[in-house]
Amino acid sequence: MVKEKLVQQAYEIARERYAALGVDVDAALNKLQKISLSLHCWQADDVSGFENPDGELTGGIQSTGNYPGKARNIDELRADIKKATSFIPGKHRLSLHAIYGDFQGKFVERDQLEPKHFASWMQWAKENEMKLDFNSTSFSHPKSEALTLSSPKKEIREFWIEHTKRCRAIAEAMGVYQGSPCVMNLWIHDGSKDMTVNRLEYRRILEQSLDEIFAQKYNNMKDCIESKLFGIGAEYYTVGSHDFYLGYGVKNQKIVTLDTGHFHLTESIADKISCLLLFTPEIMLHVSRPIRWDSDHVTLMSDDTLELAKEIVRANALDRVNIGLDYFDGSINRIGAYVIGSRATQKCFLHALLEPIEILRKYESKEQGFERLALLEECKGLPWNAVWDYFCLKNNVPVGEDFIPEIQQYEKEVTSKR
Ligand code: RNT
Ligand code: ZN
Repeated sequence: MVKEKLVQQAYEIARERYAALGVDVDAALNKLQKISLSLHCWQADDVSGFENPDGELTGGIQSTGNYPGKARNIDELRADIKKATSFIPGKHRLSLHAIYGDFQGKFVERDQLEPKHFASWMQWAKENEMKLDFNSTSFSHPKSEALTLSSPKKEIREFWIEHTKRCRAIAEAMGVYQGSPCVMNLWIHDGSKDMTVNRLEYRRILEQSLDEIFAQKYNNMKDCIESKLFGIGAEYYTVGSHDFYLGYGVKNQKIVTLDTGHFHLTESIADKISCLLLFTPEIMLHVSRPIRWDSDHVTLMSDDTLELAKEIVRANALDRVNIGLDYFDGSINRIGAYVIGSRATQKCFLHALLEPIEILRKYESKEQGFERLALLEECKGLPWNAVWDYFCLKNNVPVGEDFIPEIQQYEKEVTSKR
């Protein structure tokens, strides 16, 4: 109770402080409330899925760490996600990968997937007031060779084309069921470890495969295409590079997914937002944290993520940007990882929503560079955190670090016993 009062008081002071800079804090909170993150289901089990949970994770991605308590089946995964969302303010979406179907103990080949394998997910999501997003899975499979959709081998290519077509049909079924378009992401690892003398050929094949996959039009799902700089084992060449998907996305009006771990480490992802907004219908984000490479560390309130949020808010583009998370850390409590990364992302957007943009733009229009820089710097220290605490309080989720003991409790009672 003492804490509640303090949070309330701090909020009142923060509100006045921001008002002096022309920022309407309540309006900012209303906008934040409407931001739904698309939580990635794969943080709960290190991208194992239910097709072959003991299988090897391939495709140049790696989850490192052996922290106890990983979800071993659909019930545990659902329980963990429900637990995680109870610590994250607001209403959110859940992003499923095709290997997370409810297969009822049977093996279902990826080119045989149907909406019925996701019926229980749709129901569960509805019961828990979540909307679903979807991803095709072309990694961790015997047919997942160095090349999939870009493979010159007809049999391999057609298998993955069929898989991806079926995933789109599943996404459409989800969209219809939930009355909100299901965002379907397509990422393939296709590439080559060493020199290739056929860059163009594989890219041309990928273009053709995508054309075939996207030929069927749907109204309740949205297609996203995710590029990558390189993956482990495909260091030399990636077929689906950023340039490739940028070109494809602009030409075919598809949504380009920006995974914040998929670029050169000094490249600004924030800078890409305004470019995509001008030439593609929407944007999909995979917010992650690369450490030296695409390591998929837990998202934090880093300068990069802050800049990304600011660019979106400054462009007034919240309704055109789908915010998904994508990291998988198996070295710490996995539910804790969800909560840290989700809340950090929300904090970045709050920070962006509290920016005194009118004053900053006025300075800029008058070429007052010193004043603009000074205010931007001062903004870092404004009491945004009091506003964040209040947001958590209003949403009935733990304020500040109070989620730590609760996650410890769940670990003691549930995950440590697995
Ligand atoms: C891999 C991509 C991709 C995956 C998920 C599991 O580098 O980021 O989005 O992380 O599909
Ligand atoms: Zn990603």
